[in-house]
Amino acid sequence: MTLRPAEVFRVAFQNPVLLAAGTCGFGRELSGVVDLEALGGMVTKSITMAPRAGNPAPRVAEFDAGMVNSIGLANPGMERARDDKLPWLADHLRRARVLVSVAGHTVEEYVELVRGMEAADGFAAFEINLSCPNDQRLGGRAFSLDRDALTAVIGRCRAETSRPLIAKLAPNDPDLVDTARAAVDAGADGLTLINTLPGRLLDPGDGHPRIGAGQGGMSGPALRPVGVHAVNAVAGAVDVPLIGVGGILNADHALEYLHAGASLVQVGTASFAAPRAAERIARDLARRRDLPAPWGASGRGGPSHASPGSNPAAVPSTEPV
Ligand code: RRO
Repeated sequence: MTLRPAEVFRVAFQNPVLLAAGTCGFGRELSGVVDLEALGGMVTKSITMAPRAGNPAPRVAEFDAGMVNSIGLANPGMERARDDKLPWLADHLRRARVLVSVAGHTVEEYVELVRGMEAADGFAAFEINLSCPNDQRLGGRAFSLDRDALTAVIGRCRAETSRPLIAKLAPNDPDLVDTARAAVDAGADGLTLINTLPGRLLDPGDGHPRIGAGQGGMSGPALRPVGVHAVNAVAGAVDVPLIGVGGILNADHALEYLHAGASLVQVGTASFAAPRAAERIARDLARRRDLPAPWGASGRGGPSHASPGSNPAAVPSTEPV
């Protein structure tokens, strides 16, 4: 079975399943294990201006309904990501779309990141990570929880790129629908809902945190109802495509997000236990009938044969997933 490609924020995707930021490095790390070309796409690890070693170990801990991470934005920095990592993606991916995730500590850093990456090949869109729970922004809380900072980042980045800007928002936002509207008004072409939820795991014996940094971001099955709820709430309030992420283990879970109003989904934590989970979900979705728009035959927007963002190859409608 095949899916016909669909255009989402002006980019043609062969199927709705992407690997989430932070779960697939810069793609090369998974080559030989995961067939990235079978996916709708992938999102890179969030890039910061300077290289970052990340937070103290242990950086991840499991619990019965998921896991908590505090990686602390470990990444090679903008220049190495652009010069050493992106060329591999440009050379190796034709059908899967790449979103580059960027994370600044100041408005100006986001602008520099987008400006610095813009001329590079090998990616179709930016995911603006405004919601990392593990890295104290200079002077305050996560960008997506600060309306002025959020709109400044998106508005300033908008002026630096012709690529789509996808804003990744936080789940612990009492005004998520208003935040989503503000992001779109500032120029976001789409929204990723949601990042991990702040959480803490303690050793029941000595009470010590099980994460080196003390607290982290919770992901996995427990996050799915939160994510589906966020997508459902925001879908009625904005007129841009949504990417649903949080707790997707199988095609049924992906369908929950699609029915709630997401156009694409991202698979994250599931890949740690089963690296090919996203491939399996894409394959299983292609066998389902009556997928919601834009993947269903009669869906809103319908299938598109538009050429993708900066990835040169058009998506052939006969491509197996
Ligand atoms: O690197 C991390 O610790 C991290 C990031 Br940037 C993020 O956006 N979400 C998360 O759970 N961890």
